This record gives sequence, C-alpha cells and structure tokens, in this order.
Amino acid sequence: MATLGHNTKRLGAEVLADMLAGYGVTHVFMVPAVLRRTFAEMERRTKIARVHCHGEKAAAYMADGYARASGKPGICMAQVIGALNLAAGLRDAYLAHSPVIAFTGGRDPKTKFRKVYQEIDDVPAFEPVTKFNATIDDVARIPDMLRQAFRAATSGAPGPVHLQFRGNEGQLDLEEAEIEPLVEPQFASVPPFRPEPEAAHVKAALELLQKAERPIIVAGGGVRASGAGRELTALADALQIPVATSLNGKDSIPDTHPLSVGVVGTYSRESANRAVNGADLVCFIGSETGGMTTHFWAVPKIGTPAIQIDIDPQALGRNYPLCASVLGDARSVLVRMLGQIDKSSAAKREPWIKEIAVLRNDWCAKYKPALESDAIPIQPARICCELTRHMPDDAIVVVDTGHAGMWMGGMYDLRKPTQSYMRSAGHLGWAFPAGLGAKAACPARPVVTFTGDAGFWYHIAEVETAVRWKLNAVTIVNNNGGGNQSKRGFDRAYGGTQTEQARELWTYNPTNFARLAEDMGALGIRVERPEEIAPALQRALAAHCPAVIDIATDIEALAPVAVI
Ligand SMILES: Cc1ncc(C[n+]2csc(CCOP(=O)(O)OP(=O)(O)O)c2C)c(N)n1
Ligand SMILES: [Mg+2]
Repeated sequence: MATLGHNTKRLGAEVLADMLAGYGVTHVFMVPAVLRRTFAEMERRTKIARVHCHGEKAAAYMADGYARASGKPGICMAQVIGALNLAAGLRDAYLAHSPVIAFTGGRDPKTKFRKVYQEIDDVPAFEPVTKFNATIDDVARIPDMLRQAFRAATSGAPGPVHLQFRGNEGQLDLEEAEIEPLVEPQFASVPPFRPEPEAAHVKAALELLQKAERPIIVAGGGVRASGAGRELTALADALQIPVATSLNGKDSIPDTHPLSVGVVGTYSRESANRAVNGADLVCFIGSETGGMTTHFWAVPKIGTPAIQIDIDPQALGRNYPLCASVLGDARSVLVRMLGQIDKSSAAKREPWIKEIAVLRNDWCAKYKPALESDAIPIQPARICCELTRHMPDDAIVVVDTGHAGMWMGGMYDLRKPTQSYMRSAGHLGWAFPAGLGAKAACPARPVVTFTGDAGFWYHIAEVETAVRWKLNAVTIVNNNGGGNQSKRGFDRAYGGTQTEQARELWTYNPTNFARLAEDMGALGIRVERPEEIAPALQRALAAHCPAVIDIATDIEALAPVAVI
C-alpha cells in the first residue's frame, strides 16, 4: 500500500478514477447508483465513458465483450440491490476466462445484520464466478485492492474479479486517506507474463509431434488470449499438422487455411470431428479439454495419445492421460518449438494431409446446398455463407449460444487472421450486449453480432443504450419466431413428435425487430429474401448508428448435430 506520508490526503473517488484511467480503461458499464462520487471524478479528471445500462447482467456482458475484444479488463458495476444481477453476468466470463472486474456496493460493519434496506450478504454468490472475490472496507485499501484486482483478472488463465466497496452504494469512495493512484501497466491487459516452458518438456512434446503420422492440434481460447495465432499457423505449416479449434479459439487460424478443419466438439464442423477422431496424436493448446470442445470426451476418445500445452498447471492432464505436457504461455511455447523443429519430419504426413483435404472438400460439398440455399423463409446456413463472403477483413464477430453457436461455429468461415470471433460460453442473450462492449473497446473495427430471436429478447432494452452511447455495432437477428434449438428436445420429451400445443413452450408472437430498433433510434432493416442479406449488411456497416438486421428465417431449420 503506497502512502505519501506527508499529509496529502486524497478522496477515494479521485484515486479510483485516476487509477482506472491509468490502467487505460475507456468505458465502464453500470446501473446506478454505485460509486457516484467516482463517476463525478471520472467526468472531471478522465475521459472514461460511464455507460449507463438498463440492466446489470447486460452491463456485465458488455464489460465481458469489451474484455474479450481488447484483452483489457472490462469494468462493470452495481449497487447492492443489483449485485446478484451483476454476478449472474459474470458466469459467462468465468467460463470463457475473460478478465472482467465487477464493483458492487456492500455492507457496512456499523449496520450489517440490522435489516438494512435492500441488503443481503452478496459476497458468497460471487465465489463460484470469480478468481478473486474481496471486500474493501477501508478507503486506504482502494489502491492495493484495485491493483490486485487487475493482477488477478489478467494473470495466468484470466477470469473475473469482484470487489465490494463498503456502503450499499459504495460510499467508501467519499472518504479520504493518504493514498496515491499507483498503477501497474503490465496488468492493464492480457497476458501480463509469458511464462517460458521447461526446455526438456518442449523437446519431448515436439519429438512426439514430429514422430506422429496423423497428428492434429486442437487450439483453444488460450491461444487467443496469448495472441499466438500466427505462431500456431507457422508451426502447423512447417510440420504439416492440421488444426481444429474450440469454439472459444475459432479465430486462432482462418478457416480458409488448407490445414484448418474447423471447430471440433459439440457445436462443431463435421470435418473437425472426423479429423480429430482420425488422429494418432492430439495436441491441445490453451484448451480446457472440456465437454463442449470434446463432445463430452468422445472427440477425441479418452485414450487417444495426447499432448497438452497450457498456462494453468491444473489443466494439464485433467481429462486426457498425456504423453507429454508443457506448462507455459502458448506463444512462448510455440516460439520455442519453432526454434528447433525438424521440417524434414513433415514429408511422411502427406497421406494424412490428403485425407484432411478430402474431409474439408466433403464438408463443403455436403453443405453447399444449405449454404447457398435460395429458400424463403431464409435458411440460417445461407446467412452464415453471406457473412463469410461479406464480412470486412478487420471485423469482430460476436455470436450467441444455442443454434446461433452451432450455425456460426460450424458454418461461418473466418477468411483472414485479422478477423476476430467471440462466442457465448453458454448463456443465451450474451452476444448482443457483448457486441456493444466489443464496439466500445474497438470503435474503429466493424462489430457484427449474430443472435437468435430468443437471445435478442433478453437484453433488447440495450438498443436504447447503444443509441445513447453511440455503440454502433451491427446486430443480426436470426428471427424464426422461437427458440427452435428446443425443438429436438421437446420432440424427444413427447416421445417422438411433440403436440401442436407443445410449441407454446418454445415459440413467441411474430415480432419485427427492425421496427422496434427504429423506434429506439437505431437503424432497423428487415430482410425476408436471401439476396437482401449482403446489401443489408453493407448498409448497416456504413450507418453512423447502431443497426439491427432482422432476418426472417425458417423455424423448422435445425443445425446439424455433432458427428462422432
Ligand atoms: C441463460 C440460458 N437459458 C437457457 C438456455 C437454453 N437455450 C439454449 S438455446 C435456447 C433457445 C435459443 O433460441 P434463439 O436464440 O431464438 O435461437 P434459435 O434456436 O431459434 O436459432 C435456449 C432456451 C441457455 N443456453 N442459456
Ligand atoms: Mg429463434
């Protein structure tokens, strides 16, 4: 805790505002009233935008989108009554290893247990969704606790942090102490450290990769957090090793790269699952080897020879017995490997690479009719195809879960290493506010969000927030009038075919989201024919306001399920 020691008392709010600015924070996302004086100091002392949202969960998702797009911690805030709404919004960030820092107002030792209005003990609820969950009870602790928050959020495998400030509205910031706004810029973004691997471990893993005849790499979110896409592609090229990705690591390698087989696992592309299950060695890089990426440990099957590279020692070997493991930053490990590869080992993989080309071509041939379908109502696969063709080279694509994740994860292609892709780790409704946060973090880049209608309904009020704060993201709503991912599940629940009445469990009244968006001051475009998709995207990207493209699609269209 830094103190000046010569009676230079400063207000907590001033120091907090200065420190956030010092860490490079450009936006905070919140529902008032919390840390009000800090907001006043931000206005006086900094350029930080105080994005005032309609709900705390959306604020957390915006902070999450901001963090994933920029690698810088996203900041969100709530007063005591909104604290658990905010905690709910940290759940996706926790699953996705996204560095979000949440501030809440909280209990004062002078009055706790006295039934203070709106107050419960919120801190335990943050425990399962944070890496670091703490209270600040003394104003003198603001600087060191904030530094610890940034350190915890960004280091190792990144993740959310919660700081509860004393006072239901965080009135602690109104107090003074001898404090100074010391920041550690190293922790202003991910990764603060690039731990080097042990040389012997790199050598052992590389030897196995070079010896294998049918190896494959599964690249996860750790590759994206480490910014290791270029090194990954270089290693794959040099050794002729195909690459599958997790959904979270989809932008580690362009889909157009001949060695890329697509997203593996449950929300996946057939060529990826077939390639991974045809491999004689799987090398996981920055992947939790979780249920979604491995289709519940069926792709690859447990027992397939495996190597793992990760920054978290506890990830190594969690789900697959390993032939070799390397602890370290993904980029550092890949750079070490690139420094000592034997390129001559690649020649023997020619037959394997030919098989990979066949798998890629088979997938394209099988899905060409869906991807190029002229059907009305529009098929979602056609939307993916149009987005592949027309997405700008520097775009950030943000995708919701459920069918949205399946359609886009499997059928949308990244064409350039400069394109980014971020996806919900499982929470329906995440994508739209996350896209707004991504736009706040990267205003010069086009941001295009893909969501279903059920996903969009969750936080539709934030269209007004986007207009007010000029968060000019483009949101594409795959509007089929229901949550049609539930269709298969209800068919099963009804023993084969569901009743007509069962549709009340997963459908909605027809709604024109373009009109609703227009009412809130955004650009709204309604699309009913496939050939209108590309011009709508161009118009939305050129608009100087947030845009919603409402695409009427086929409620019967079901995304392909994973192959084993
Ligand atoms: C918070 C949350 N609640 C429930 C679900 C379960 N769920 C997954 S997809 C889905 C329906 C999605 O509907 P929509 O966004 O319209 O996409 P569609 O399936 O119609 O393409 C639901 C309810 C979830 N993933 N997250
Ligand atoms: Mg829907």
